[in-house]
Amino acid sequence: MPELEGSLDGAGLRVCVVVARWNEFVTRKLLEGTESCLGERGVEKENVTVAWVPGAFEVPTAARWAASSGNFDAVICLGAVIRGETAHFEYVAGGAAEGIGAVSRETGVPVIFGVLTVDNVEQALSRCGGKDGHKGEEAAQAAIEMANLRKLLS
Ligand code: INI
Repeated sequence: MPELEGSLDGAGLRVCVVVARWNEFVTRKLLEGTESCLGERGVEKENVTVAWVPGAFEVPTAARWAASSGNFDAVICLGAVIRGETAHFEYVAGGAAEGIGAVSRETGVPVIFGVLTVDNVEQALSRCGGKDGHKGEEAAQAAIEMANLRKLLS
């Protein structure tokens, strides 16, 4: 039986990174990890577009603009929703997650969920270069793999 897997070679891929300004001290770290991983995997700097939005709730809207433009092979969504800081955590985090998934399914473009949904600042920082890895790097790898798998499957 044939088995397919997208490669992690980013050469020639065009990527849009949508990043939320809310909790910028976290999201900037996510962005740095994403950008360095894309570069290490061969995505050319001129093929990476970064779009800042106010908060995680706005991420799906900008992701949809990018995904439906035809200009990108993948869209990476970055944000940080921290429960301790908001009474409407569920609405912001849930809205971002559902919205990002919907954009991906409806456009067919890989739209990667790199939004941290955590209880506190410590958990957020441990996931962007601390003891729990780097969600920005993981998002970049997932974007490349899915963009390449899409070429094999469609
Ligand atoms: N946006 C975030 O990205 N993270 C948060 O933790 C957050 N909190 O705490 O509320 C947050 N709120 C803003 C929201 O994303 C929208 O920008 C705002 O509601 C305007 O639509």
